[in-house]
Amino acid sequence: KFFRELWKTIDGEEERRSRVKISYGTAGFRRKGETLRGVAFRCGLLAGLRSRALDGKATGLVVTASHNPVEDNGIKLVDGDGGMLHISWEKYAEEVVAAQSSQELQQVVEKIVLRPENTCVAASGGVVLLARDTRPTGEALIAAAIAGVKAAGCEALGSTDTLRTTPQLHWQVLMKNCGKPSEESDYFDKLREGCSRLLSGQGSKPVGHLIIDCANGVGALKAPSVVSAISNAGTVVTLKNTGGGVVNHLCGADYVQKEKVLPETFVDLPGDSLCLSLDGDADRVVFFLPGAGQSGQGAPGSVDLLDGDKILCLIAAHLKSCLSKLDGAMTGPKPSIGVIQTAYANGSSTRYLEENLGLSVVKTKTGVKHLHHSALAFDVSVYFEANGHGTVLFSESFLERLRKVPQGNGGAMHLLELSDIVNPSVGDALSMALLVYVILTHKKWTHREWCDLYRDVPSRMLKCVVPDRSQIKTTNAEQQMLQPQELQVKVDELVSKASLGRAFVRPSGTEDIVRIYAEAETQQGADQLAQSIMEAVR
Ligand code: 16G
Ligand code: ZN
Repeated sequence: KFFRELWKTIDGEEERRSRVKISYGTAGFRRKGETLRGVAFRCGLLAGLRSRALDGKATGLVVTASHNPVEDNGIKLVDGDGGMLHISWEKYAEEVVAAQSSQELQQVVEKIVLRPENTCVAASGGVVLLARDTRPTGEALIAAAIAGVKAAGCEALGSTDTLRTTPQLHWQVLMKNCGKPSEESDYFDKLREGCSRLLSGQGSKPVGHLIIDCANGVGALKAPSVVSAISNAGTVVTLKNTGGGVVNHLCGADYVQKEKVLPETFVDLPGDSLCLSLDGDADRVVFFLPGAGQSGQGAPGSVDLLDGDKILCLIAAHLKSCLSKLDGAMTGPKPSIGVIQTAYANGSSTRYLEENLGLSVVKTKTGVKHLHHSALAFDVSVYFEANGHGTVLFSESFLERLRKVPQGNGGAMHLLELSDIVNPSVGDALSMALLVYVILTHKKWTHREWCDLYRDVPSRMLKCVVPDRSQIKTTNAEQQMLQPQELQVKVDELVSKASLGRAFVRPSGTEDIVRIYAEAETQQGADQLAQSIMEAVR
């Protein structure tokens, strides 16, 4: 009966029909915010069921469309381990969302509850943490999601006013389920105090000015509580795009990474500035230096980009040197270090990791859930997508071994301290901003030295609309197509003709398009290669 009553109010005819076609995608449901209330209600319901299936462990739900435009919104579901919803539950999410009547919805729910692996769903209890970003449609969607959580007989922690970055909510779910302090203030304290400990007694500071583009998103509200650790170390921190403009419009990590230009309002910057951009929900970060741009042509507003690849290389270099200090001090097998990238990682970054650092790189499919999953296989690992989403993971057994290393070994102590400022559940822009600053400080590197670690191979990304992108099936971390075979043959032929050529075609997991990525020795070569592949795809 409860379902039926909600059903009448939650969405209209057109919206209801369109729910059949919406897929969970790479990172949750996403589309125009005004059409998502029915989806939000059902996601709340599913998050509750998931919590009950996990014997009452908390799960989470974030209302955000991340780096996408302000009119979009989306629902990301957080699993009991603080990570993204388990892949096996994505199809349940789609079935619940697609249900066309309250009766059908009940049938779908019953089907989930009765599956043998979900036997404890019927148990009472269950709790869901909810939060949203700053988008105008967020309040109504949270209200619908809370109704869904309650319909599942679970407790909803959070209200229409609960604003969090996506990684904050992931972290809160994880901490709550570990029985550790999990309030927002605990998150701030942990990051800020951890960073201050790592910076104390270091003397020099890597940059005079750190300028943060908050993308007019939720990060603007949260950044001040953690970056004080950096300003206390002597760097002047300035927050820009703090909400006066439109979220992600001419600003934010996605804009800067794709357009390679300064975000709006970045004018008259002090000469020694290191800049960074968050995205709308602060799970991505890219750094940049105002300047000539890699082309050296110095177009006004161009930047030298320090993207996810360069952040990854900096962190991997630091972790490797920390681990080498442990040699002999730690009993048992040599700790394994994992470095995880996707096909979009610039070829120069992969060469730097493999050839300069001697690390082996694992490539996975696009999407954080895939990178995170691969990273879990190592004692210590770092993963990043070029677009700025990534984090560092320390396995519990490795942390335990570090704690047993004799006190005098600075390497072990330092690694333990680093583990305090990383978000172990998901990529976290604020945590990574602190980590980069700490590493530059410890390495005594300037931002220029970091930028000059390697030079990106020129690349080009294009999108192409096709009648049915599901016709394209990929393998080998999306670097090759299994189908259509003849298209892969053509791509191989085009790549072989381009000097330092590398290219791949994959269907987007977030938009109804196909993406084409190409690298070559020159920008013109990369552009040409991408263009010829696009013609072949069409
Ligand atoms: C989502 C993913 C991001 C990925 C992007 C790819 C998460 C939290 N976000 O934004 O990691 O890079 O999708 O989009 O997983 P695409 O499939 O359209 O290229
Ligand atoms: Zn995001």
